[in-house]
Parts: sequence; C-alpha cells; structure tokens
Amino acid sequence: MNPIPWLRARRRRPALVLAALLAAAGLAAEAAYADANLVANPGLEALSANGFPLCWNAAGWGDNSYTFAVTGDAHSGASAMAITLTDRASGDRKAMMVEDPSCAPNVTPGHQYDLSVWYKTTTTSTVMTMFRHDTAAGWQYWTDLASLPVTAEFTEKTVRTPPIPPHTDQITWGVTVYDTGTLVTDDYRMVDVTQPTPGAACSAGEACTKGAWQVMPFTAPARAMHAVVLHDGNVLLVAGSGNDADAFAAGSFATALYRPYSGTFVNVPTPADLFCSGHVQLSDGRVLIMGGNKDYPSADGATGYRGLKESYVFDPATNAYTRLNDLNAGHWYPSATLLGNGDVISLGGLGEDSGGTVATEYYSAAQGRWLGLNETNQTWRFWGLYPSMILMQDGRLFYTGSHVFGDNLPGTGASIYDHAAGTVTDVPGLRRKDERDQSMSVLLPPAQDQRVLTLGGGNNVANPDAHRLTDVIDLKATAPAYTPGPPIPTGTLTGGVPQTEDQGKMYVSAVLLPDGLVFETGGGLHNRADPVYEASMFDPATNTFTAGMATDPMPRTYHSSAFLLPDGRVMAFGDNPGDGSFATHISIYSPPYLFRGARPQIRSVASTQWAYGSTQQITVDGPVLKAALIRPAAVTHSSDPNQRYVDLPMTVDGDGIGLNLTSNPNIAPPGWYMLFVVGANGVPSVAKWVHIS
Ligand SMILES: [Cu+2]
Repeated sequence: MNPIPWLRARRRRPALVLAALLAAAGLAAEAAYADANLVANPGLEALSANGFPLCWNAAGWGDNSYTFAVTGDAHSGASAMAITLTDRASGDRKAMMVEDPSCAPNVTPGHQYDLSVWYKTTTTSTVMTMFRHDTAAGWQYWTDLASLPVTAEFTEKTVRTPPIPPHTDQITWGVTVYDTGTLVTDDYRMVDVTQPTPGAACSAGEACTKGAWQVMPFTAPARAMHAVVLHDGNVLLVAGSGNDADAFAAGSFATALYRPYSGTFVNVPTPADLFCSGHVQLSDGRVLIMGGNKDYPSADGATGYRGLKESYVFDPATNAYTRLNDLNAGHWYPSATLLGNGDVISLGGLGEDSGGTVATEYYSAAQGRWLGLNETNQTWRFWGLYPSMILMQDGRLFYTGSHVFGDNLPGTGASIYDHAAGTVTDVPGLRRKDERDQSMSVLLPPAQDQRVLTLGGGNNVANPDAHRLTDVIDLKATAPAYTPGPPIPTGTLTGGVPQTEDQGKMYVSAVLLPDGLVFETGGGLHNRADPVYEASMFDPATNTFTAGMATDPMPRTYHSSAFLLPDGRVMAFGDNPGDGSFATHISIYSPPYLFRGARPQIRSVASTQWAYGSTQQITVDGPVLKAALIRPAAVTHSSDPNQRYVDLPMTVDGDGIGLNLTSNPNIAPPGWYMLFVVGANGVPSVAKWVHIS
C-alpha cells in the first residue's frame, strides 16, 4: 500500500482532471445508492487531502510501470478511478478499500454479499480481488472472485462472495489489473444477500435488529476483571493475582495490554496485586490505580480479604506502571471518580485489617499525589464496596446505590455527597435497596440531562434470585428522587430455561453507545452461578427497553464486564463462577447499526485539543444527525461511574460542521474522549480521539 506511485501519478494528471478534482472536493457526499450499501465512499466522490478518494488507496506489487488517477470520465458523479499499466514484468495494481476499522465494510460470518462495480477495461487481465480481516491473524488475502471481460463502455459486474469464514469481521475488495492496459472503476456496491428483506434498508437478517456476537478465537492471557480503554485504542486488562490464591502466593501478578484490531496481547510487568483495585483515566490519559489485594482470607476464615494501600499510574506511552505515594488506608474494592478539575476522589472498600475503610482519599492532579487525611474533607463514613459515585454537574457526587456484596448502606441506599461542604444527603425512591449488590448504574445519554439509570442487583449473602427492577432519577430536580423504570426484559438460564417474571440479574453490564442508546448485557441470577442469557437496548428518550438483542454466547457473571470499543462495537470479557475457574474468552458485539449501511467518515478534525466552551470544526463525508463525546471505559464489577456520553450540539455551515463543547467541566471532566458522529441512517462513525482541557 505505497502512496508514492500515486504522488507520481498526480504530477501527470491532465488539467481537465484537476478541474474535476477541485469541483468534487466541494461535494459533501454522493448518494448513488440506497442505505444498504456497505461500501464507504462508494462513488469515489469524497477526496482526502492527498487527492485520492477517501477510504481507498493505491495498492499492488511487483515490477511494473503504472499510474493511478482520479478521472472525470465517471459512471456517475464527478470522479472515477483509472489505473494504467504501461509495462509489466510481474505483479499487479489495484485500487483497494483502506484496511482500517472505519473504511472496511463490516461482515458477519456465514453471510454472503453481492459485490458490484461499474468498470471498463482494455485488458482481459482484470479481476475482482477480496481480502478479509481475521480477528486473530489480521488482514490477509482471501480470494479472487471473477475475471472482468474487456469493455469500452461502463459495465456493471456483480459477484456473490462465498459464505464469510469464521473469525472474520471485515473485508475489503477491489479490482486488480495484472497486464498492460487501462482499467476505470466507479460506483461500488456491497449488500448482504443472506436473508434479503425486500424494501428494507438493512439486508443482514436478524443482525439488522438484534446485532451479532462473535467469540474471539483466542483467549486473554490473564484472569482480568478490570478494563481501561486507552487513548491509543488499546485496552488495559488488569488481573493482578486474578482471584487465584496460588498466583498470589507465588507473587504472580498479571496485566495484559490488548490490541483489539490485531487480536494480540502484550504482557505488562505488574508490581502488586491489583486484583479488585480501583481505577480511573486521568486527564492526561494515564491510568490512576488505587488499592487492590494485600492478602487473601486466612485459612481459618477469621480474616477476610485485606485492602492494599499502594497506588500506581499506568502510562500508555511506556506501557509501564509507576508507583505513587500510598493511600491513607487500604482499599479493596474502592470507587474512583474523576472530578471537573482533574482530581480524583476514591471511597470505600476494605482496609488492611479487612474492615471497612472510612477514609476519603483525594488525588491532586497538580501535585501528582494522594493528599493526607488532614488535607481534605473527611466524613469518616463507610461507603461500602465499589460504591458507584457519579459526578454531578454542580460538582457534587451522586451515590447511586449500586455497590458490591451484601446489604446497601443504612438509610435510603442512595445519597448526594458534597465533598466541599462535607455533607451527605439521603435520596429517596430506590426500591429494594438491600438487593442492589452488583447492580449497575449509568449516567444516561446525554450527560447534560443528568439522569441516572440503576439496573438489577441481588444480595450475595441472603442470596435471593436477582430482580428485574430499574430505577431512574433526574438529578436536575429540586429534590431528586428515584422513580420506577421499566423492568429488565427476561432471558433464559442455562439449557434455554426461560426466566420467570420475577427473575432478573445481578452483575449486569450497561454500555453507552454512540447512537445514544444503552446496551444492557450479561449478568446472572446469583453472584457466581446461573448466568442469564439476555440483552436489550434501553432508549433514554422513551424510557423503554427493546428486548431480544442477540445474547453473548459466553456466561458473564461475577468478574465480567462489557464496554465500548472505539470502532463502535462492544467487548465483553471475564466470568469467575463459584468453582474458582475463570473464563478468559472475549466476545465482541456488533450492534444493529453496523449492518445498516456504510459508516460516515470523519474526514478531518481541525484540532484534537478542545477547550471548554469552544466550537470545534470537523468535516464529514455526508449528512450527520448528531455528534457526541464518549469517555473511554474504566470498568470493573458492573461499575464505571465515569462512563458518560456528552452531546455536542452542531453548528452546520456549508461543508463543515461546528461542534459546541460544554463550558462546564463537571459535564465533561477533562481528558481523552472518543468523538463519534452519527449519519442519517443512524450509523455511527469510528471514533476520533480528542482531548478536552
Ligand atoms: Cu472482585
């Protein structure tokens, strides 16, 4: 994929073509085909800065002389692509779709696709060529599909692919010329023909409405229960001893850096047992980790898990941990919430003696250290284990009632904590507050609306069946109170046994998606047993669940999590059932929006450094309905209180779009975010990373 031949060809381009190029550059998009076309920039009308069609590149190999050119001699619109081989000893040349998550069409294993192209060629040595992205092995040549006959007039060729092989998530294809001659191509099209639905915008069958799961053909090298999405797109998977006392005794602690797009892992030396620690991404993109496991329970059962006082920072630039000053107390299962000023508050968990820790821990970003007990306000209150503390727009913290293990706190089970004033105010309305063990809470999209949804839960001591309750709260209200939400849809238990009307889930995951919906997945009827196979989509605008999303084939109970990847898919990992085993399988969910047609392309972002209250210019290859920032995940134990979706109201100005960032850092705490735009058919782009400060 060498760009140099293209640059050489540009110098030879006739003036007429240059004029056509300039005209085409002003076009926002080409809409030659219906929504079901999965090809990005199918008509080659959108051109990138180097003048080549967006999402396409000049490919090929061998000893030959050739030119690539954008030509005005198009089947439709202003541009087509011409390749001329003037001399050939070996190899070929082809215009190919770019092999990246944004441009390569998403596919479903087992499905078949019709690939169409309008072309004319002067040589019989012209063939359609296809590559596939293997989720374990990366990009590779798949097959040649058909030879294209010589024709002087634009002719359409359509071929049907074989069924997509297992472990394939994307393909690219194009037309190859491998002898002297000239090939011109235009108006590419790709539709899923597996279960054609006449008149429907989506032709991917069940995946159109339910999405689709793939279990990766490899396993994670660590019993990880913590995941942090880094701003380089990699995922930090932290295991520590992985809830394995033998590993702890051996001093064997693990962290794996996962590269989702190549399916590869890098083992990171891990200095302490970060098993069941707390974590949050700092505003500079490093990951702050606090607490963890000082020791496993004593053999006689007199002492439980003991909390670690240590704290570390993981730096994606070096893939290494650096030790900070110690916390004031041990914390096993602490919370971690980033504040609007970039500082962090951490609460709760078990201390070095296995009792509840009451110290409020405050990390100063400016000083790069944890403050002493007397340097920050203390309430001396025990907040429980992994208390879900969500930053409110006025800087206070909302304790949602979601926590891990046993009963909730005394009182109503939810409260507002004003750290600056040192006050805690109970919030009413949370139903079955003592059955919120391993429930999940999310700040609903958009963060500006300040509504929180709390889902499910149980109690690992009394051990009732987990329930289906959800409660919703509007934190903008004068006196905020939870009100009942719709019940989580029921699913099936092992063996396909349907749940009863009263059965729900604990250890449920909720993931904010770029289209503003919340994907709910995983969980079990009990803490470490009875996985529930059920997934649904919650719409904050209507307060309703859409039941019957595709379900993760893997059980996902205790020590599992799910989170959003920058390419718009959802990754699920982990499961630690009562027999002490640990599932290291990774599942990837493609939401329905990935089957509705080509993805919008963010062509340019004027700046990746965004100031609060600013308007940021981007260009996109077509109509855009909305734009949003999503904070990258830092998730464990059904808890990611920093997860948020920040709406970016748009100013539309000709070809460009202005995105208006909130002026309130409590709405969007500083740091790296994933910028998504959503196209006219509800399909989101792949994320671009931007930094807010
Ligand atoms: Cu744990």
